[in-house]
Amino acid sequence: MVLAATVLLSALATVPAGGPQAATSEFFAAHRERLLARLPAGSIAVFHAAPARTGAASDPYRQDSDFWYLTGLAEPDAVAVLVPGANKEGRYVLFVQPRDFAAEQWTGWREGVEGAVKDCGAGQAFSVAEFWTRFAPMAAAASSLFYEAGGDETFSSRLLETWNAANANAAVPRPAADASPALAALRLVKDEVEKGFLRQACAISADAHLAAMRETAPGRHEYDLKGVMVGLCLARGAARMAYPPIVAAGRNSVILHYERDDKQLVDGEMIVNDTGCEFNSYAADVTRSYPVSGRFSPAQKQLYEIVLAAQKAGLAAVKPGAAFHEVYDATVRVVVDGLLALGILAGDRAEIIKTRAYQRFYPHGSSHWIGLDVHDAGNYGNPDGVARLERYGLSKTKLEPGMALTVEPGIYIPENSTADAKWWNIGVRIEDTVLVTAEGCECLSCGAPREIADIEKALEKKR
Ligand SMILES: [Mn+2]
Repeated sequence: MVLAATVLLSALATVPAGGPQAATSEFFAAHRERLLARLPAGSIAVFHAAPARTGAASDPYRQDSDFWYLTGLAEPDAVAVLVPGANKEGRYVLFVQPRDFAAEQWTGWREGVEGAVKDCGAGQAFSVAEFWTRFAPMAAAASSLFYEAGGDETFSSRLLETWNAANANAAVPRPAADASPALAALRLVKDEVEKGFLRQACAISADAHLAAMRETAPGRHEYDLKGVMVGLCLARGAARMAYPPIVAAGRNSVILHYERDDKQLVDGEMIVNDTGCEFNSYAADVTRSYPVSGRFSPAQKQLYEIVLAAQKAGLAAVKPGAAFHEVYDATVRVVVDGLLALGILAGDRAEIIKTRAYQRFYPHGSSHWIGLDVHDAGNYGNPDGVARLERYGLSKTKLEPGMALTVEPGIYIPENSTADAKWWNIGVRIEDTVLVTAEGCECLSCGAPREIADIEKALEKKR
């Protein structure tokens, strides 16, 4: 696999040269300053790292995305404290695991107290063992608390207990609130460095899709495609995949989150391949769909052309000022018109759209925010009570330059559905990761073949 990836490296060169390679201390400092500027005077903000993985977890440690966004520290058992009113030393205080080779030998090198100041930009740093004694007076001096526990319930209860203990003597209410909405708002609009990381993640993922197409042939397996993609992504500097790859052939192609990978590829089947990697913690989300045989059958081509036209309509709808749901609406109109023309849907167009009868074949949304998380933090602007399925389709959030989202319509015709049998077991999803720009949208992953002629050309390479 390493050899294959090396050979591909020389053949593929879509990663923009000179893009950012690593996150710097300034990158995280800029995020902290943005948050500090939003925090009310007199407040204190506390962030806990994601807990260490225990047991037989196979994936390496990944920091909580909000904690990472603010600190760049990839270690568990750490607490970051931001105090907008404090002097330079007190504005950003880190509590970390101290250097201890006997422990580090088992779980990895630590920044330690010295590294927290020198490399991570903290004004002061202490051992995490000192957190509670040092936090109590800081809490007593603050008038409001914003916090995130990084998934550590024990920490959040003790934090609130400590905070509330100081209330007994307070003359005015001392509110405590979840800091994640503030972080979500910051993370929604990407800065230039983040855009560079997203571009890299998408360029690597696009090349991985091309590599998978070249690997496709009857007799191979879903895992062969997955393997070549994961190998290429890691060889190109991705730390991990952004989500478990979905490589689904034949009847599996209609399963949205198919998790296995052991089916053999059979002539005549469609493949839905939804795979993307993470570069410097920023995610790519990319899907391509193509025939095992190397040539689209007439039925596969007809469905593919609808989804491609729907995706193009969705991409065209991505522009500043447009509401998030307008992207989805644009894809829905094209899908409904296409399915009506093929006789897969029947009835009144307006009624089908109103009742969402098309969801039998296009059951998911067209878009979600993407960034540090593949389904990224970010407000969808929904009123309370909107069901999860409708969260994206009804989202009123207005697009702004710097926001990143996916555009991913799909059509899936399961066997025994109401459609004619010639459509059965064909799944098609086309997904790209895009940035909203001042003019409209920049497709970051469209380097992966998407037009039928380009896909068939890529598939031909193996034969
Ligand atoms: Mn997606």
